[in-house]
Order: sequence, then C-alpha cells, then structure tokens
Amino acid sequence: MAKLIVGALLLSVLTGGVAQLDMKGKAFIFPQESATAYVSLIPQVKKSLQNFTLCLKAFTDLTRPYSLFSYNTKTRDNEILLFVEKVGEYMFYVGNSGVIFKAPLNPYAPIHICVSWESASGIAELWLNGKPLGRKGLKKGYTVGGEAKIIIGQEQDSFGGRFDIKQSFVGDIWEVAMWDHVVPLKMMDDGCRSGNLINWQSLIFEDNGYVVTKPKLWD
Ligand SMILES: [Ca+2]
Repeated sequence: MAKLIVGALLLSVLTGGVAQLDMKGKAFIFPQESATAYVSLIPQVKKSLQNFTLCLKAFTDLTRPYSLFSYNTKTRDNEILLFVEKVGEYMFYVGNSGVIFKAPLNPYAPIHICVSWESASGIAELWLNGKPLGRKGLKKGYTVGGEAKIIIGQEQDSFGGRFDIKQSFVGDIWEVAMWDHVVPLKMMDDGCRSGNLINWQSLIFEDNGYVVTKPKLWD
C-alpha cells in the first residue's frame, strides 16, 4: 500500500501532475512575466466557507496591478481574491465584492500579508507585516463556495483560466496558508504555515508553465 502511494506520488512528480510536498523553507518563483505560469493549490478539505483566514508572503518589484491569490468557483469570479491595484493598495474580494486597504509605501520589501473574513459580521481584517491596516465590511451573511480553483501566479477571470498577462505575478511567493475559521491575526507572527485548508508543510499543488521551486530568500 505504502509502495503504491510512493509510486503514485513519484509518477505524479515526473509527469508534472498533482504533488504533495513539505514546502518548509522553500518558495515558488515566477521568474518571467507570462499568462501561462501558475500554481494551482488544492485544499486539504473541500468545503463552503462562512469564515476564513488567508496568509502568505511575497516579494515582487512590479508596479503594475497583480494578483496574489485567486479563488474562483464555477459560478463566481473573484469568489476570494487578493489583488494589488498599485504599490500600497491591497484589494480584497469576497463573492466578487471588493474593499481596499491602504498601506504605507515600502515598495521593494517582501510582504507578509494576512486577511480574515467573517460572514456573520462581514468584517474583513487585513494585516501587513505584523501591523493591522484596519477592518472593513463586505458580503455580510454570504457563503463562499467550496468547489474552487485556487491559483497563485495568475488572476482568473473564469474557472481556472482566462489569465491576463498584465495581472500576472512576477517574483517569489511562499508560506501560503488558509484556514476555515478566523484566526486572530496578531498571532500570525510565526504560525503562518499550517492552515487546515492549505498547509505549506503538506502542500497539495500542481505547477504549470515556468515556475521554479527554490529555498526561500527571506523569512
Ligand atoms: Ca477575476
């Protein structure tokens, strides 16, 4: 049985299919602007969400708009989307409605971004580099669909596709984690790797196009 699983995993790695790896200490690099390079993240559990927390770290020197995290369902574009409109302006979407969080300008530093959303109040809370950027409300009472395509590196305008090269991500992304509940973001200083939906230390993913995995450059 174990042999079979190892064999299947090896085969999937060799054929570029779905892999499950401990990514601790590693980062995905999107080395070139493209509309073809992306990583599809597969959640540990498929479920609709009335609360969630999402964390990731990234480095880029892009000054144009780009996507950090794109979660689409078959019926809704931008079901969850973390999108940088321009340097220091973070757009957060739930159910295709967006709010904006403005950060102090610090363009060429790595970012550690965490956001939580609670359906009962509609409150979205966003922290950047360990500091809160405030709270805003959107989609109160809404339920996020569970049958999703979750993509980093590109912004989806359909279910798993319709990428725009001018919204692609170029740079490094690491320590992506997602939970099906609100985690106090004050506690995210170090504990950002083991979400129960997306767990960086047991990441289930499929990379496509020119994506390279290397040891991370930044903490
Ligand atoms: Ca979109």
